[in-house]
Amino acid sequence: MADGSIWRGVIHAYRPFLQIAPIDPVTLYEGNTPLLPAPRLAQAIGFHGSLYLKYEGLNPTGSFKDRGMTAAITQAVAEGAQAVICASTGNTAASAAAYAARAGLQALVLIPAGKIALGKLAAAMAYGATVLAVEGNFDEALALVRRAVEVYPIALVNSLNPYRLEGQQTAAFEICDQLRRAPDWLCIPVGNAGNITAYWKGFRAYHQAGRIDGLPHLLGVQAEGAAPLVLGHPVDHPETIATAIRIGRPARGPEALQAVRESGGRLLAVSDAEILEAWRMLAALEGLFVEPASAASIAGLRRALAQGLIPSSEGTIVAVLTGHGLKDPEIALRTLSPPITISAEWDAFRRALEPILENPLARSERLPFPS
Ligand code: AN7
Repeated sequence: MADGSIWRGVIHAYRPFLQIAPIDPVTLYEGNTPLLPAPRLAQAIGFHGSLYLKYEGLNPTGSFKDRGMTAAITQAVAEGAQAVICASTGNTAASAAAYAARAGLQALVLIPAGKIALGKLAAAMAYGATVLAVEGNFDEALALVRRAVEVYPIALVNSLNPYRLEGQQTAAFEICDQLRRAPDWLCIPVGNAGNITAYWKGFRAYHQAGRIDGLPHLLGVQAEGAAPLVLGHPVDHPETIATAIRIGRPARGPEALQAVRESGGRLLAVSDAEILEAWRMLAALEGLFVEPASAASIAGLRRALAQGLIPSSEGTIVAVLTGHGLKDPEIALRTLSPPITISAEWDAFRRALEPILENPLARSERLPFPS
């Protein structure tokens, strides 16, 4: 940190704001993620104020979940738990597995079979969790988990667990500390709706403590095929390329709706095509490789600007990039053109190279975004 003190995770940094057992935290020194200005992206989507990206993919297991998991696992240890359980579209599973490993607890994770990104599955397995692949979606897996914790002595670490939200609030604290104010709008992807609920709790707590003068408007973004909060009813068969937010019955739905309403914000749904375009723009214009769900916040912002829901002429906007691109390498391989293969000979190399160097159009074609 700038003042020379050492960063030791979000509980250490924000303990007075967090309702959590006063024991040594189980931590991987999560948090303290960059808030990056994104002027090229702002220009491309027609925003003339200040756009910042909160790059949560740089947390220890590659997603924002680590903020909540340090709190949930710390509390589980304080309460004497031996095992933890969650249902997950992938990131919660990886995070729970890592923090459980660090605490010496057993981790059980239920995932929708065949519907989680490769990097998340690989990580949960590597951290030593027991992974059960459920032949169903996230919502069905969560229903099984909720039933299990009523019968067996296992601690639930989904965002139904209030300590998860305690920890996840710290992202809102950091944004305010980094900006030295609250943003005008916060754009955030919504799946099970824990994160948007936690951000709102965090902004309100900081406001009450006199750390910020105003509160942001929240823009919650869902995928069109998995947009229960936008539609106003559960979705039985959620579908989206952004598997992290492929959720039809968000457990924190009512709180999320209330947060958006209280903030004077909006909920929007975006198509998979819009998500993929935003995903490419983040990488190609700003050097930020994120997983598709994270790009939903930018796709939603772009739409909100185009529809005049958010003023495009001025203001400070923060978009949350929730997970790292390496979580889902398959999406890049499936949607982008593969590398050109050449033989290891000078002539073959030259034949491939010259048209690329001579034809600037060929280069700009790699950026099919309106400027
Ligand atoms: C990258 O891991 O639900 O609205 O089980 O992984 O708090 O659910 C993940 C959610 C956004 C949505 N971006 O957050 C899980 C899980 C990424 C995510 C969300 C998730 P919530």
